[in-house]
Parts: sequence; C-alpha cells; structure tokens
Amino acid sequence: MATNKNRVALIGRIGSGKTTLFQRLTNEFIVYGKTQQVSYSEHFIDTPGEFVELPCFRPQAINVTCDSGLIILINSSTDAQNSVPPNFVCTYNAPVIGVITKIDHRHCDLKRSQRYLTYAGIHANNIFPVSAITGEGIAALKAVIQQYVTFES
Ligand SMILES: Nc1nc2c(ncn2[C@@H]2O[C@H](COP(=O)(O)OP(=O)(O)OP(=O)(O)O)[C@@H](O)[C@H]2O)c(=O)[nH]1
Ligand SMILES: [Mg+2]
Repeated sequence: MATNKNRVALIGRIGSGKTTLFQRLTNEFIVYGKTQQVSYSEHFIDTPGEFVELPCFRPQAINVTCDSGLIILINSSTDAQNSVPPNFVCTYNAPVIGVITKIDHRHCDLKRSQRYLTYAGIHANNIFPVSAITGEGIAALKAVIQQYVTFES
C-alpha cells in the first residue's frame, strides 16, 4: 500500500515560505510560484496556505498530511497575523515540528513566531528558525528532519 511515512508535509499560512523552503531543502532552483493544489514529490508534500488559513479547508490539511513521517508547521517571522487554532498540532498522531522562516528579513520578529507556534501546540525545543534565502539554519533543520524521515539517495 502507498504510504507517506517517508515524506515530510509542509503546512502554514499563504506566503509563509513553504515552497521556498522545500526548494532550498531539495537544492532546487528557488523560483516563486503560488501553490494551487497539494503537490507531492519524492520526499515532500507541499500544501497551499489556504489549507490552514481557511477553516473550511482545514480538515483537508489534516487529511493529506496525517500519515506523513514528519509534519512541519511553518510560520513566517514577518507575518503579524495567525490563523492556526490553539493546540492544532495535537490533532496529529505523528511528529510535528515548527519552522520559523524569513529570519533574514528586516521585519523578522522571532518572539512573535515562537508564540504562534507554541500556541499551535509545538514545544519550544521543536522550533527551528531558518532563512531559505541565505541558508541560515538549513543544515540544522536537515539534521532534525533526518531523525524522522530517511531520504535514501
Ligand atoms: N526574505 C525571505 N523571503 C522568503 C523566504 N522564504 C520565502 N520567502 C518569500 O516569501 C514569498 C512566499 O514564499 P512561498 O514559498 O511561495 O510561500 P508558500 O508558503 O509556499 O505560499 P503558498 O503557496 O501561497 O501557500 C516569496 O516571495 C518568497 O521569495 C526567506 O527565507 N526569506
Ligand atoms: Mg507554496
């Protein structure tokens, strides 16, 4: 039976940086494109931000990601708004970590992102700040991902 146990699922608000992070983690050329539908690749499931942003789509976000080996909830450090409900990640019977993106940005607010991700139910020790543009924090994040999912080359 097909399984997503060896895939990492990316969820987070529109424009939070899911696709850019995926491109950085897989060493792809970074090119902007709005994610319009769930996109499966060998090791990742990329979702449109609408899945967590619009309550009517939220069950869909859970359905397509819940059997992944690891779920990453992404929060942009430049985003002043939150739309992830309290303890949202407790829905999952799968490991979930938080990633704060855009830490290179001049409007980066790390504390706010940490608050949003802990509000969503992620333990502070499981939150990792990165910049997909400069590469800061990416090596550390890859090491964490590999604790959950094996990417055989
Ligand atoms: N400065 C900076 N910009 C970033 C970073 N990551 C993403 N961006 C920018 O943020 C914008 C949105 O990034 P996406 O990766 O498309 O966001 P997404 O979460 O996939 O958005 P949807 O597909 O709409 O859900 C793009 O213009 C990216 O270039 C980062 O680490 N630093
Ligand atoms: Mg996207």
